[in-house]
Amino acid sequence: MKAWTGPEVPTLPGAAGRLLVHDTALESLVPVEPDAGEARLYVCGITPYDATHLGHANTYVAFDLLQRVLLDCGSRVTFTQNVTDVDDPLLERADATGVDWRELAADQVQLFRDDMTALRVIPPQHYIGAVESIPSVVELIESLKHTGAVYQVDDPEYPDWYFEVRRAPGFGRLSGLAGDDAVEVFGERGGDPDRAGKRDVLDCLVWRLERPGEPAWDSPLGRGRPGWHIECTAIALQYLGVHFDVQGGGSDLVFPHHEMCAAEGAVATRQPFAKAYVHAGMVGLHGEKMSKSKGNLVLVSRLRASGGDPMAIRLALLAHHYRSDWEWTVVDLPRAQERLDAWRAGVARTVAPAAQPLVAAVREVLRTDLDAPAALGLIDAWAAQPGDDPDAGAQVGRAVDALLGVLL
Ligand code: 5CA
Ligand code: ZN
Repeated sequence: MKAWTGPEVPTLPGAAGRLLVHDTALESLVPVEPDAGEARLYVCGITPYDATHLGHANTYVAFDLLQRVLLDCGSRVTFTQNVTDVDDPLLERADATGVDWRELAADQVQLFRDDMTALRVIPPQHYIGAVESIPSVVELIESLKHTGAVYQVDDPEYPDWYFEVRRAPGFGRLSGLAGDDAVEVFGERGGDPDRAGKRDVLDCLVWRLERPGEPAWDSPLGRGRPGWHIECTAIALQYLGVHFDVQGGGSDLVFPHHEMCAAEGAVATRQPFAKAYVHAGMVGLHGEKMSKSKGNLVLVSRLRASGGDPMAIRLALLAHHYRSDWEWTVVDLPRAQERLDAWRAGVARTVAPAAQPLVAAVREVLRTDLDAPAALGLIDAWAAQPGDDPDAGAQVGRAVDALLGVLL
């Protein structure tokens, strides 16, 4: 499907270097070392049943920062993102509101595109819906079936297709979850531990046979629709290939979603699915994770409509380290606006402190697990200091644009 309009990304002098990011599987920092200079990035996209909230925005800005730092290190980046445009929560919301599920998805995806454009998030080269990827999902399930890792549950009415998690040798290593803890989280996040007829309680649905009133597509597996995890596994493998550099998303996707993708991918290709798994923290509101299902949302579109400068919204998000969990409060936006004003005044000066030492220091903190709060502090200090370089303002403006995506 169509992505969104991308911002120009300036190239800065004196680049080259490497990015270290925190890998959830190894619980340590690892270098991103792209094959042949091309970093391959997959970031899980939205389930389009409600508009983009600040939690989503935080996750997509975090991975945009990652992409910008990779570009600045001299890599090319191939970026793929999905849209879960057919799944239970979307169909349930469509039913509850009497809107056609396709229309609901199309409207919400368009809102998301507008929000991403406003926030200056670089679009993916491949923006792929679950519906349009059904042929590759079916092909992947068929190939897993040949390995014996996919089976039909013992249910005479709906013998749906499941992936057997124990076939993946490293299952559980990404999240570190096992036993009852794993079962509990699986049940909370879209899994069906109580479904009868499975080989293992954690086995995940890959193809759901048609139920009355639900959308379904013909396939050799029977008429039905894809399960959630297999969608991302298939899209990532199709557009990025095996053993790509980073799979990303919010930390609520570590288990079961990314664990299942990693397991399915590894069984299908006999290679590790991604080289690193990177996760952004959760944004909360009033003591709880911001979520569409709970309805405790601050929508990016609403903040924009009420006059919020998208660059201030972006700065408000970048003020928190991408891995930390934090709460949105009424002071976040005015504080970010103040900072934005100070930076704008700083770069508009006729003379300012030299840009080069600042850019080097900002690069250094960003290349070490994307420490945006440290970068923001360095720029605050630069903007507050007097200097005598007439070119510095423009140079710093370009660096803030290229590295942080903030247009001053
Ligand atoms: N379509 C699936 C991924 S394949 C999905 O999780 N969609 S979503 O719309 O629920 O979430 C989209 C992205 O936003 C995910 O990466 C998720 O981890 C992230 N996200 C959701 N809520 C929050 C939150 N409160 N804070 C930070 N990130 C969040
Ligand atoms: Zn996903």
